[in-house]
Amino acid sequence: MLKPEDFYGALREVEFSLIDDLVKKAIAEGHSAPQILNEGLIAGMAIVGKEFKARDLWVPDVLLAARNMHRGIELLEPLFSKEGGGSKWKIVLGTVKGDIHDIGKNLVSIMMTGSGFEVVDLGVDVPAEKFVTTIKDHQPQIIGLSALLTTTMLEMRNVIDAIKGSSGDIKPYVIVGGAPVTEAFAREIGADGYGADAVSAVEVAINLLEKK
Ligand code: B1M
Repeated sequence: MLKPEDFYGALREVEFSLIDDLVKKAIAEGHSAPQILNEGLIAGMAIVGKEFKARDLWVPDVLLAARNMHRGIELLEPLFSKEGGGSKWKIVLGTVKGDIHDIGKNLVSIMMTGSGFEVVDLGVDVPAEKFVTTIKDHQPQIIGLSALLTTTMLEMRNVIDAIKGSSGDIKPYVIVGGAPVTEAFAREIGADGYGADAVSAVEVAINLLEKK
């Protein structure tokens, strides 16, 4: 059984050595990558989130935790990626305008890559117009939008409207996700799918494409 408090401690460290040791030890003990991610890193980050909300931690502490989280995910990434095989589908991913949270989006990217998608990652704070021009340039079958703030989740509707209203022939499916986003909200803004986590995002994307 992994202890979220151990991962919380490692996320708070200035040095990488603790997170490195903890993740490598969990792998060596035979824990699966999804288990280390969910029961370790994400559970540890949830404690950081609670303390941040309670004002026991401040933005620099959370930035440090985010840096360490990226490091932990980097160590797990090879365990999620499948070898070989050309990409069958293409997804354009981005965190919407006004929002710079990218840990969840990066997880979606890793899971999509591991499931045979070519990922075009536009990064964070991506304006609606950028999604529209990227659809023309890359012709993806799926657009994936991430938002972590109750304010920026509203921007997802603008992106969907911009894509639907654009003149291009290609109209990819749009899937959305991020902590404040719900299935009901996704439906309300006209998204084609909602992923509660990175694994469900892949399942939702594949279901949409295979029903075509
Ligand atoms: Co921010 N932050 N933050 N923050 N931050 C939250 C989100 C918050 C809930 C903290 C809190 O108050 N408890 C709160 C939002 C409150 C709200 O809107 N209701 C908050 C706030 C307020 C802010 C600032 C405004 C703080 C400030 O400046 N005063 C500011 C905003 C900056 C901005 O974006 N404009 C801010 C800044 C930051 C940091 C930069 C310091 C840092 C981000 C660093 C980074 O991402 N590189 C940060 C962090 C780390 C957090 C918390 C602590 C952790 C987020 C995280 O990475 N979780 C967060 C608290 C929390 O969530 N408990 C918080 C782990 C990650 C794996 O989960 O991203 O949810 P998540 O992804 C999940 C699912 O949501 C899903 O899959 C993942 C799991 O598999 N998913 C998708 C995500 N995207 C998906 C897309 C999909 C499908 C699924 O399809 C395409």
